[in-house]
Amino acid sequence: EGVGVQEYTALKLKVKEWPEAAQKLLSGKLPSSANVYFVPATLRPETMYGQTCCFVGPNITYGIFKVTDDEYYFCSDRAARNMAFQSVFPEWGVFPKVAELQGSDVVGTLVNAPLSVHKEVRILPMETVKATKGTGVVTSVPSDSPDDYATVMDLAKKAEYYGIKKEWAELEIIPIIETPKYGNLTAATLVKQLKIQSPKDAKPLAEAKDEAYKEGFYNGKMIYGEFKGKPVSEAKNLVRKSLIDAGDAFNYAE
Ligand code: A2H
Repeated sequence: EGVGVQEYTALKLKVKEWPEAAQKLLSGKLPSSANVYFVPATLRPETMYGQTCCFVGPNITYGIFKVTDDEYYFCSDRAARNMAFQSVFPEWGVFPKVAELQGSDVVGTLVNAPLSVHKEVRILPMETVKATKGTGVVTSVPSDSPDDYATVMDLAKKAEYYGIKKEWAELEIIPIIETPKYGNLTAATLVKQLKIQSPKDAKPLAEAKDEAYKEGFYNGKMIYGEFKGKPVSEAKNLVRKSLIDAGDAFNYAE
């Protein structure tokens, strides 16, 4: 990876209901009062209004880590270790693992998505999630992320193959940011313009991702939420702060 530090916002998506596979694997491992949170790492906190689902890598191994008596985080071991040296856990360098699961075990989990127009979203599989980046959990904002857009389209098209309900991948995509070049659904526009057919079209997706990020950051304007009317470059830190102040997110760096 490149030089320097990547500053992410780690969002807390509280579990409302586990699928059967996860329930069995977790039985007896968590106190009944425990709140478990999926913790996606994002570079675009200002887009969190548009979350429609949250991705895990189906073949990635994850842990559930105890933060306090009633708060537990779902993320990769690697991320938990990093967090343990960023004062996320009460004891420096310690990240107690209470359970281990595969991404595929948690597909279908119902979680609360802070700030999103969709209060409850599903955990869905994304084959291109990297185990070695962020927390291994990626919240999906198909209005502004070409990767997320290509993935939700593919999931809806092949729901049966992925073992999910089609409607889990078809939550409405709400415009959050407007840019002069790509309108108010930047990701969809770029995916169409670059004729991207699948989440595996790595090269054009990388190009779309760069372009969406630059145009959004430098020329984008918020058209939804508390900071409607403000430039994205300003709203980014305001939304981040508001999520952290509400206890719905924390800083995570690597
Ligand atoms: B971003 P960088 Cl709206 N594997 O959040 C694959 N992708 C990952 C990941 C992993 N392990 N961990 C994080 N990411 C994604 C929002 C977003 C993101 C939007 C637009 C672009 C965008 C909603 N998804 O990222 O390689 C996360 O998706 C494009 C830069 O560390 C995270 O921010 O630069 C971003 O990639 C981190 O990418």
